[in-house]
Amino acid sequence: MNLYQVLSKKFFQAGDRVALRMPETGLQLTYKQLAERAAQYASLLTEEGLIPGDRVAVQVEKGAEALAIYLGVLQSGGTYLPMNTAYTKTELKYFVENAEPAFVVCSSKQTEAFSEINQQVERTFKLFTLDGDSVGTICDAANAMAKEFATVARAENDLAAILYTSGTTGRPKGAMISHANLLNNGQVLLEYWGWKEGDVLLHALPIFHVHGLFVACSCALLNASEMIFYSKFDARKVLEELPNATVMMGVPTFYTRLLAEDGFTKELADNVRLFISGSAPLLEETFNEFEKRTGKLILERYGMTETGMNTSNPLNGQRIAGTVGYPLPGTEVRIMSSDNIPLAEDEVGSLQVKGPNVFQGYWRMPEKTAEEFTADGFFITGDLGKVDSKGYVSIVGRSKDLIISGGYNIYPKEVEMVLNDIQSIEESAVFAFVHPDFGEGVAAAIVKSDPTENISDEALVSICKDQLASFKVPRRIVYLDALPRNTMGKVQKNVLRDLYGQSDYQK
Ligand code: MLC
Ligand code: AMP
Repeated sequence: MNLYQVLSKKFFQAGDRVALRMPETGLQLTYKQLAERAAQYASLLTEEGLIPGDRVAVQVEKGAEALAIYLGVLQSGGTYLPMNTAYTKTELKYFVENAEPAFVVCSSKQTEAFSEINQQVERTFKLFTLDGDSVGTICDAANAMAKEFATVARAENDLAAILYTSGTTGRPKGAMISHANLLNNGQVLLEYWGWKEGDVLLHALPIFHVHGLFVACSCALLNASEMIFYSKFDARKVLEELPNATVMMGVPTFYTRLLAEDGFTKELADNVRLFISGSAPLLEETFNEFEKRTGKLILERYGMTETGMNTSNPLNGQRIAGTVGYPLPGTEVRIMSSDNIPLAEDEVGSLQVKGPNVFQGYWRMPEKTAEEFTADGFFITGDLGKVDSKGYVSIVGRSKDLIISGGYNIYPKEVEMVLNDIQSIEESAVFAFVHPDFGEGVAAAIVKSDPTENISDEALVSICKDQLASFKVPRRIVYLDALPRNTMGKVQKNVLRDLYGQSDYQK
């Protein structure tokens, strides 16, 4: 049971149908070509010594080769470990030490960083560069390989991928995702969202997270649909191709940015049968404004790295703004009290899920895994939710200390650890502020070690940028004499958010 077995059958049937079209480069690939390229990468990795289950860590720019490498890893029986291109050397080193990949594929600008990491880790890896002018890239090496490869058999619980997600302790955890998890969730979404022949997906999401890779690509690939593949989201460029698409997926920022374009008209959106939003809450005003502009109702769904997609508004029934719809077929959703007792309709509590979409646990962290499952096998998402009388689920908050900025997750603890290491900082607290473009932005409250010392925001930002992906770096900084605390001594982030996190806050 290898997910790629199912995919390759679809690719074979699709043959010369377009798989990927990249308007930015003019490049186009048919399904036959995509399957051949995947086979070349599978052959190469196998020839280089890949043993099924080996992790292949990949930090590359989005493109046809990146997608083919993902598919090649699946086909060869490897475990795919995608990494955000924004991650710094410090972050990458942690992932490599933790996951112990046998192979790393990176873009040429990261070759030096990974070479250095390779000298520091106990278990070294084979390093390949994806791009670059010099010979010796993984693309060159793959060119010499056979275009056919017999897909390696895997058991359903074997790992297709490990995706790192941070946590309240500040240390990222590798979510282990099986072939069966991906196949089940992909097939459920295909059915639920009514994918049909002729559908064309506008794909402008990154492919190193669940949304771009396991929701968007999985649906399109399982349906052998054309993808209009952008390297990143640019509202103006997207508008040029929107009339050629029938489905678009995005985080809420994509939709607010489209609405900010005067040129975004009803006519441009007419051909799109389905606009889907997820990864962060879609504001009701965005939903309403979108309907006013295009006549279309954005379909909001809810998921996470550990579970894939859990709930979705319906394709044909009523899509209700501010809700994330019904549990998907096969997935159970329940709302529990703090004593783990089921709550009644409309009562807010801990949202828990169970089903074939739920991951296999955290990589080499059995005790963390155990902490996040209930005795009867439900995964505790850390989201606070409720279910109404019609069965619609709403996400009303988070019990986990998490900031979601433009669809990217930031755990405050990870940023606080970097800030607290700075000598001139006594302590810090990181919290969300209302960001007009990203929904939430990262704010930091700082208590200086020496109150008379002058610290510049620029200096703090620069230190953070050395160690943290740039989207995690605080964009609003306030200096306080002391952090607000409750009687138990716990920092009151709600107080910080109320005082310094509002959209009208002036420094
Ligand atoms: C970019 N920047 C961000 C940011 N994206 N800062 C905060 N939050 C973000 N989301 C910063 C960069 O670090 C950089 O800072 C500056 O903005 C310009 O970078 P850019 O790459 O040019 O930005 P832009 O192209 O405008 O990107 C914004 C975006 C992108 C919204 C298009 O972030 C995006 O594609 N987000 C989607 C994320 C996603 O796929 N999430 C799904 C996770 S899966 P500086 O200082 O260096 O200039 C998941 C499960 C589920 O959540 O349910 O789907
Ligand atoms: P990640 O860990 O990156 O996969 O992010 C998952 C988290 O994103 C979830 O636990 C939710 O908090 C949030 N999320 C995803 N989709 C939605 C949505 N439609 N509405 C609100 N929050 C969402």
